[in-house]
Amino acid sequence: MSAFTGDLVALSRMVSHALRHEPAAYGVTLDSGGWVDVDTLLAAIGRQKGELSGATEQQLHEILATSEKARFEIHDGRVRARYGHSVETKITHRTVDEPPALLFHGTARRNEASIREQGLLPSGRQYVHLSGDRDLALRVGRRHGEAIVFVVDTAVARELGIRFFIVDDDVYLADTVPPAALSLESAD
Ligand code: HQG
Repeated sequence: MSAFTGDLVALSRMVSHALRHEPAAYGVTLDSGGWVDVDTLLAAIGRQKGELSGATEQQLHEILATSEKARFEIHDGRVRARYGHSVETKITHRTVDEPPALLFHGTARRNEASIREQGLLPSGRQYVHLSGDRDLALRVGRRHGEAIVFVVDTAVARELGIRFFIVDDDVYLADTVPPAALSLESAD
């Protein structure tokens, strides 16, 4: 049994931050697939924040078992973020040839005019994040303020050359989504 008694939410946040955004700030390097050795990452986090030292792969499994979202995946002693990256090296994801007819993107009402004009842009991340689950998209939008939900017509987008990538049914990715493939649904 591991003796780790630290806060799993705090650990999860640091793991996501390191794997998605700033591995160098922790002194770790991601490979081209976004993977890093679990022990190397956890030791680096423990050096940054003493309360989180002593964590092992077991704590990462606990985080996955108790979180609503699977933010990272573990394989053969390595871990990577499943989505959300902003690191410079672009992470490749599984292409999906036939995405659901409709995908959803929740955002703040203040972004509406700009999105209608420019379409969905990845902003600070590598990809635009979409969901097959409309209510989940609404919750994502609420993180930014009063929420609205854009509906993506994936057939229209594909005709315009947009490719979709799948993480799971909750999270789909695209480089951009043009305005012609978007319509606004009113939030409830
Ligand atoms: C907006 C979380 C103006 C976009 C979530 C969003 C997700 C534009 C913001 C994942 C725009 C970027 C990603 C345009 C896009 N004009 N605003 N043309 N195009 N935007 O946080 O999708 O909990 O980078 O609408 O659940 O909110 O961290 O992206 O409001 O899955 O695991 O630019 O992160 O997952 O915001 O969230 P974000 P997101 P975790």
